[in-house]
Amino acid sequence: MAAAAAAAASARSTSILRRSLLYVPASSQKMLTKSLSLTSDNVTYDLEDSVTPALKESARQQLKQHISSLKSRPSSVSELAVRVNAVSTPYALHDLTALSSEPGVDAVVVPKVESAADLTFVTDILRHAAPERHAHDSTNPIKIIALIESARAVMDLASICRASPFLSGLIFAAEDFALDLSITRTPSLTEFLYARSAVVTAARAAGLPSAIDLVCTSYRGEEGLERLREECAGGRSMGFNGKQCIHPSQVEPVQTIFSPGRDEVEWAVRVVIADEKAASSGRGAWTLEGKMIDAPVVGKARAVVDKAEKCGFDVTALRSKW
Ligand code: 1VU
Repeated sequence: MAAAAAAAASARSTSILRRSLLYVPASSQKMLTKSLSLTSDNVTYDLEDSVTPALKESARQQLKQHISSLKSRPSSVSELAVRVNAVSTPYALHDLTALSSEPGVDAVVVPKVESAADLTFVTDILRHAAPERHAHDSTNPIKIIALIESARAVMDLASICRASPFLSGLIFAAEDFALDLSITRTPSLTEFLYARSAVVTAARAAGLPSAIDLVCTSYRGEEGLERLREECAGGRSMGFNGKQCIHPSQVEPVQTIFSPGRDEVEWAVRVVIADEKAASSGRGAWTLEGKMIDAPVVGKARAVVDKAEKCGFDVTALRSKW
């Protein structure tokens, strides 16, 4: 039983930083090569919507060759993923069997997940195509990240989250969701409020490390950057911990906004230090700069410190300031 929990625990590990998830069309050799020089927490090679049906086979072969030629993951990338085609298509089985046998693949992004059965299918293929990585005692399974893009999926979130021990995150995809509901995307994104909140809440309730927000389709110029920043701030305030990107220029602003800011980290370090002193004098609630601090606030401060360390902040140096 403890061994069975190992693979699940490693898939649901909280240590994965996925502030940006950059899609790279697998049909473009130029972009595949370019991806190796980019700094994005997650790089997702796409076999789905950015690849036309006529190029599905050749893109899969090209991607397999690209990944197998890598000696190691680029140091600026924490996770290499492949977005396969939807389980309902004739391509999914071939995508999954061809790519999951590549040791360089850390995760598969599964689009248009409609129900728990879709993830059961993917889980069974992963176990079949890469048995060692999905044995009960494996600590390095290929993780699954599920794209939620329909009304049915939103209604079935709880069972989708329980469907696979390898599930490691959810992504909300606005364009297909808008199509499904016959709604039009607006800059305010209010039409997606319910679905986005449902995705974040379901991911947290299931203990998944990531909930990743919609794509900002504007990527050129100051206007595109402004829209991107607004969307990131909105997504972060809803609880998302990352955002899908379609262009290299989006990655740096996305990673910055989904990292704790310096003021926030300084506040968190002060709270953690003050809490250590308060605890030694037996106080559970106390005041810092005119505000009450108690267990949930300390918990939040510890989470900020933890994330800041993962994002490269020198927390030890900050601690020594106080
Ligand atoms: O400087 P270079 O000429 O060497 O490179 C160009 C370009 O090749 C490269 N680049 C990329 N490299 C890797 N991954 C990318 N996603 C990517 N995008 C561009 O960067 C240099 C500058 O590019 P550019 O400004 O000239 O842009 P392009 O006109 O070449 O390309 C723009 C698009 C939007 C077509 C391109 O960025 C792209 O194909 N993005 C990914 C689209 C995609 O994957 N869509 C599906 C996922 S989104 C979704 O499904 C919603 C859930």
